[in-house]
This record gives sequence, structure tokens and C-alpha cells, in this order.
Amino acid sequence: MSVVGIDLGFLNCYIAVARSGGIETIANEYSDRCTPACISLGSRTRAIGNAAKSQIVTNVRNTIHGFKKLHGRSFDDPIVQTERIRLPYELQKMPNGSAGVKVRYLEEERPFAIEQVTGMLLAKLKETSENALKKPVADCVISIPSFFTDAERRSVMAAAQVAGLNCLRLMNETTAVALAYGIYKQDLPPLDEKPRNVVFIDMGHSAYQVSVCAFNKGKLKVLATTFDPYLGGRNFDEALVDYFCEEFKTKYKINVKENSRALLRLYQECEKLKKLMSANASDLPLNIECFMNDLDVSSKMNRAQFEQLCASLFIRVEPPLKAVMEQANLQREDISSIEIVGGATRIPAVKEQITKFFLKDISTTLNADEAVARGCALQCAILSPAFKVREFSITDLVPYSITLRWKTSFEDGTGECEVFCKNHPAPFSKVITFHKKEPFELEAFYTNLHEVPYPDPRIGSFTIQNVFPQSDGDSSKVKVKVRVNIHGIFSVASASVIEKQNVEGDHSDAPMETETSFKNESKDDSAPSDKQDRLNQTIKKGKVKSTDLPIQSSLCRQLGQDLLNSYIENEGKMIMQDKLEKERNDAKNAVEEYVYDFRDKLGTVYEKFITQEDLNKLSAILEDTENWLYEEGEDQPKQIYVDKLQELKKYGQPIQMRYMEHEERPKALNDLGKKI
Ligand code: ATP
Ligand code: K
Ligand code: MG
Repeated sequence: MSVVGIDLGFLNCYIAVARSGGIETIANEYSDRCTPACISLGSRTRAIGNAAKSQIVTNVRNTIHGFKKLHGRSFDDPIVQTERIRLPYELQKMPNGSAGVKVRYLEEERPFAIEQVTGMLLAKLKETSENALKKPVADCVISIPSFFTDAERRSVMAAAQVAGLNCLRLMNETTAVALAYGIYKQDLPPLDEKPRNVVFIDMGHSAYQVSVCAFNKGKLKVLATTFDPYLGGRNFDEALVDYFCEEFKTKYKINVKENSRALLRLYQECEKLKKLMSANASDLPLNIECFMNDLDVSSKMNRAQFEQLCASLFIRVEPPLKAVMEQANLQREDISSIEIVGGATRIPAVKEQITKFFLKDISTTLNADEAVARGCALQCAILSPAFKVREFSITDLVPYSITLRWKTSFEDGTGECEVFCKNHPAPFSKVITFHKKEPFELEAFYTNLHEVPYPDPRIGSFTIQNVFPQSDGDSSKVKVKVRVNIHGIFSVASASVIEKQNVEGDHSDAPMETETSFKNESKDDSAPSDKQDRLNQTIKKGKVKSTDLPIQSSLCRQLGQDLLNSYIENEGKMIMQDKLEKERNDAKNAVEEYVYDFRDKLGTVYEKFITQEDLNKLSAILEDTENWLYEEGEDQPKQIYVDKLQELKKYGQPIQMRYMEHEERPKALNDLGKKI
């Protein structure tokens, strides 16, 4: 069983694993701990991560990045349309209405669903962890923003399946950070004392998230989360890009926004400049050679200018801080520490805003880049029976209140019940009792759409089947279990009908207006060992008999199983294609290397072991092979290269043998000499 935590960032992904010594962040094949969230499609193969990032500017329309916000959304979603304007590659409406990308791959135009795109990235991260752990990886914990709705969460879960990963928990990014903070703290207050309250702040490339957590020995509870889902490092890059585009318009008479390649280069340079300005307040240069129309461009900026330029962004730092304190009902003095992570919290003005609000120094003891991945790995270790880790209980929360609605037979009315309020502890299950004579449908939706960064309030509908009147014609008592699970996803988990047996004429607890009445029996279900299955059996307890009822669920923006299976199958094919292409390339490189090596040796060490005639012949063969590699041999099946190499070796090996024998002989004589 593997213990792997994945920070699935908008820009940067990190992986942490558990090895004997503890949790460590691992490096990829480029010795880089950060893997860019980037995929480049080619005519023969895919590049994912670092190799893809270097193609953003060269393979503009087929290099996919910045896709995290497309999860679980329809193509027509306003957010998708806003993102679309920013992206240099094409988005496409998939047959099921969701957002996908359109790129050229294997010489043809191909659509990919967002689950496939993230699936590719996750498959790469899986491979990286397998290389580090030297064993197959399946179990993992993956991070997501705390503000993700059910549709977005389910979409990421599907992507994990596409990658062949078994996601044990989708973990809210700030909760992962809280776990990474708390689990090693030796001095947390005992359970019966006032908890230690800590604020966690993560500003990444695409989003800004805040949470406040209460810690006691061995446990953490998230009290509130707030966010600005549209504020992150990229907004500052955009501000810089806009500024320089304007400047270059007048200074060089060029319109950068018309040239996607130039625009992408400007983005990269502005990101670098932004980072430099975090460490340096003085004037810093921006130089790009051969930028557009063979023109070199240059400009400069300093931190004060930058802060002025981005003033409207900096003022957006405070509102989520204020809101989180209000929601948690805490005062500044109740906060013990403020922990910041995420690349964009390195911007001095962002830090200033935070300090100004809390009137307290902020702590940067956590690794700003790796804390999310580490927290996920810790959670994975806790969930893994194979790994020993100290007991730590994590209570997260429901980010948006959820309401159930159903039809009643009275004047064609509807009944409604808020089943989870905002900031309700999660995971959590509740049992609601209905009195019904026939199958009924429950519609789940977000109560207050205005607080949800998503255009559709619907979560899904759930039909409770096989409901009949009791033998005496009365309504049946149906218990419905609703749940927000460990991934933060809502469902109607089970339903059962409760029958009283052998008790004639006792309907004392059947209410008058049977159809609209319900009872709310809340029960903490947050322990990791889920007790969901208890209701899944028919139990006879005293004179009460409980029988499970089938539920037909229809979830909004749910990927069908068939589609998911086809994505899984396709990912397998693409992995195979990449593998074959790599083998083909390796075979080609082997020929090339052999040619160079052989030629080099012919001129040096092999000289004495070959006649002039053979030398001429061989030189010609090598020259021919080299030319062939650049011409018709440029692009051949693997076997052709393998055969070519064999052919060359037929010439090379006898010479090599003669040479080796000659080299070994004096040594052998020497050894013999020593023995005598
Ligand atoms: P998200 O959390 O939105 O999914 P992410 O996790 O990929 O995104 P991070 O890796 O936390 O994002 O942060 C990346 C952002 O931080 C980029 O915008 C990057 O330019 C910015 N950044 C990194 N270092 C610095 C720095 N020293 N100064 C300013 N910005 C920085
Ligand atoms: K990250
Ligand atoms: Mg992040």
C-alpha cells in the first residue's frame, strides 16, 4: 500500500511520500520537486510536466496549462468562458456539454475532457512517485481548493481514476496545511483546555484561501474557511503584462496581444520580474530579445510602481480575513499564529495586508511550496492501515449550506429542509425521517447560490424507490441517510423503511400531516471507520423491522461510467504510445551514438587493428548511416533502428575484439608475472 500526497496546483504540483524515515517531498526526473501542471501534445507523443512547460511558447496551441478551474463545469459556464479568453489553446464543448480542450495529437485534431487532461497530469505524478518508491502506487490523497463544489470534486475524483489512482481522500488545501502544521506540534493544549486557534492562508497562482482551525492534542477542527477564488499570482502577472503591452504599444508600435507567442513570453518574463520584485525594491529590468518583428524590447519597474499598479488586487486580501474571523466568531487576540503558504504570499504587499489586519507578525515556518503535499501525504498515512503514524483526528467542514426539497401531495406543494448549514462539521451523516406512501424524489441544492462560486445550485436528485403504503393504508416510515463524505461530496447514502411488527393499532408516532414532517436525527459520523453500512442490512430490533430501499441517484454534471471507462482505456493507450515512442527514440539514439563512438575510435584506439582499405570502407558506411539518420532514417519504426545497429555492430565487433584482446594480453601477462 502506497502513501502518497499530491498537491494538484493550478501551476505547480508537488508530491510527498511516506518512506521509512517519515514524510518527504520527492523530485521528478529533472531533479525538480515541482512538476508544472502542463501537458504538451505532439505528433507522436505527449510531454507532461517540465518537458511540456518548455513547449508553452513553441507548441502554443497544443500545450495545455491553466485548466484547474475547468473541472465540473459546462462549456457555457461563465467561468469557463472567462478562462477561455486567457488560454492560448482552444476549448471545446464536449458531447455531454462539459468543457474540454481541442488540440492536435498524433496528427489529428482531438478533443480531451478535463478529466482526461488532469488524468494525464496525475498519471505523470503517479509515475514520478513510483520511481521514487520503487513500487506501484495507487492509494493517494489529492488536494483541492476548499471552495470546490460537488461537481468539481467529482470531476477530480474521475481524473484520479483515469490516472489509475485510488484517491482515499480529496483534501481541502488549507486543511492539508493545517495537518502538516499540527501533527508534529508537541505543545498543543490538552483536550479539556481552550484550543489553540491558528489561521492558515494560501495564495497560489489562481486562488486565495483562508481557514481558521482549532487545535487540541491529537486533533484539529476547521472552524471556518473563506476565499477569493479569482485572486492569485496570475492576477499580478496579468497586471504587469497589461502594463507592458500598453507601454510597448507607444514605445515600439507593437500590439503584443495579437501575437500569442510573444504574449506568452511576456507572461513568463513578467512572472520572473514579479518574483524578483519580492526580494528587491529597486528598479529591475525587463529585457526580451527578438520579441516581435525581430525587435528587442526593454523596460523596467520597481516595487513601489508594482504596488501602485496592483493596488486594486491588494485590497482584496482583507475581506476573506475579516469574513473568516466573523464566521468563526473569533477576535484577533484569540489567534495564536498566522501561517502562510503558497507562492503568491511571498509578495511583500500581500504579507503587509495580512499583518495589518491581524496586527501580528505572520509565521512562515511552513514550507510555502510543499506544505499542501506534505499534509496530503500525512492524511494518506493516517488512512493507511500499513503505516504507523500518530493518532490525529481531522474535522473539516461543509463550505456551503445544502438543502433538500421534495414534493408533497398537499396543494402540489413542496417541502424543504436545510440538511447541512454552512461550516457544518464534515464528514458527517444525518438521518431524516419521512412518512410516504409511494416512491419520492429528493432534490439537493446549495441553499445560497450567491455564496457559491458556481453558476448552478443543483447538486443532484435522489429517488427513493419501493415505497408503499403500510398494510393498513397508512404512510410508511422511511429513514433517509444524507451524508457529506470524506471527499466533501454530498449524497443520499441510504434509505430504509421501518415497519412495526405485531403491534396492532399502534400508530402513535405517525404524525398527522405525514408527508411533510421529518425528524432530524443528527449523528456524528466523522470517525474514519465509516458506519454507513449499518443501515444497508435489514435489521430486526425488537418489534421494528428495517428494510433497505434502492435509491436512484442523478448527479449534476456526473460523468457516466461508460465515458469514464473510455477515458481510462484511452489513457492506457496513450501511455503505451508514449512508451513505444520512447523505445523508438532510444533505438534511434543508440544508432546515432554508435556511429559517433565508432568513428571516434577508428581515428584513435582502433587505428592499429584495421587495414587502410577497411578503414575507408567503414568510414563510408558510417557517413552513409549518419546521412540516413537525417534523411529517410529520421522517422522509422523501432525495428529498423535495431537492425541498423546490428548491422553496424557486425563491422564493429571484430575490431573491438581485436582491440580488447590486445589490451587484455599485457595485463594478463602482468597478472601471471605477479603470481610467479
Ligand atoms: P493554486 O494554489 O492556485 O492551485 P499553485 O498551487 O500552483 O496554484 P503556487 O505554486 O502556490 O500556486 O504559487 C505559484 C504562484 O506564486 C505563481 O504566481 C508564482 O509567480 C508566485 N510566486 C512564487 N514565488 C514568488 C515570489 N518570490 N514572489 C512573488 N510571487 C511568487
Ligand atoms: K502548489
Ligand atoms: Mg496551491
